[in-house]
Amino acid sequence: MTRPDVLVAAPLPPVTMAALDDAFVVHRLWEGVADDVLSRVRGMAASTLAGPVRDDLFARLPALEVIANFGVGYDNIDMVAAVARGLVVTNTAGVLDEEVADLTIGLLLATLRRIPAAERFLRDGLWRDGNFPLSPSLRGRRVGIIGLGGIGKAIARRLDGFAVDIAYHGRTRQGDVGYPWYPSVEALAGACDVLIAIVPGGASTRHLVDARVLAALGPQGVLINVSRGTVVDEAALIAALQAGTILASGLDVFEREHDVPEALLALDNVVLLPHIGSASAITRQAMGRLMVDNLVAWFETGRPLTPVPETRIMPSS
Ligand code: NAP
Ligand code: 8YV
Repeated sequence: MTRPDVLVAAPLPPVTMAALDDAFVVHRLWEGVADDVLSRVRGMAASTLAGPVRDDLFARLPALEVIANFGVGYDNIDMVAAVARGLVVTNTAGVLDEEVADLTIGLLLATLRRIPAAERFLRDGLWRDGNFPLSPSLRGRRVGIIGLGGIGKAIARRLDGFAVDIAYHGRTRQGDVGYPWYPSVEALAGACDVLIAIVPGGASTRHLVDARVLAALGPQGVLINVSRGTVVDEAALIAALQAGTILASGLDVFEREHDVPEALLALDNVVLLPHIGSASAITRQAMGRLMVDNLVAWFETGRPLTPVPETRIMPSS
């Protein structure tokens, strides 16, 4: 059987690139690909590490059948255009939940206990002159999770071990979940003093956390965002942090990656990470394996392993 032509949008881990090369005729978009080659492409490996995948690219790929995303979030793909063209889209659901949840807890504790600032204090030789100032604490806090999905639940499982109260918001109350549900983000913020955002990006969640939510969170409030930068109104967040409307924030994602605003960098009540939620070697390998397996399953059986809900295709069992 001739190997299908697959377009790769951005460099992926070497082991993933090798697996793609084994199974397919691979074309690397960043090296430049001629239009007559693009016209043969049947599969694509997309990634939030590359630019958005929009209709103008689909128009140059008339034989495209399937887009396998390297990541669970797929707001990098124009799903309206993909569905209109009948494309199958897959993501890497399930293989990164624990890793992202680990990082979220690390970011929460780093923000509350001011771990990066404490380390800078020691390295700068300031400990000789006195102790690091006392920090805020996780003790006695109530944590609100915006988006109690695969990753949100993995975060909640960890927080159970920290003996804090947990509540959540999603569009629907989950019957099998014991934590209190709030019908709006603002109501959740009013009932909590830590908010963790872990919803998908895109139009439906744009600026879900805005100035009103931050005001409801209050002056002892802490916002952790590990979802997408678009979920938080970054200008409103900066204003709230500057004014002390909220206490502190830990961010793994930003409205314009990789362009972090100077105003955020200037603040000392923030911990800022370069979108590393899933970025361990082992988890990125697992994501790459699932992405390649989705492409292989599509071409061999017509049943991908983890199609996204909009694709309306039964996953392979
Ligand atoms: P998931 O299992 O699909 O869960 C998403 C949750 O968000 C669901 O509980 C859903 O509940 C809720 N939700 C969806 N749309 C909503 C809306 N408009 N308003 C309120 N709640 C909404 O997804 P996941 O695997 O946990 O991943 C979540 C997101 O995390 C990804 O899409 C990605 O953007 C981000 N992520 C970031 C990193 C990182 O490196 N920082 C890594 C992985 C993932 P309802 O359907 O009831 O609303
Ligand atoms: C990665 C992510 O940064 O899975 C996601 O949605 O945001 C992260 O795991 C990204 O997918 C790499 O392309």
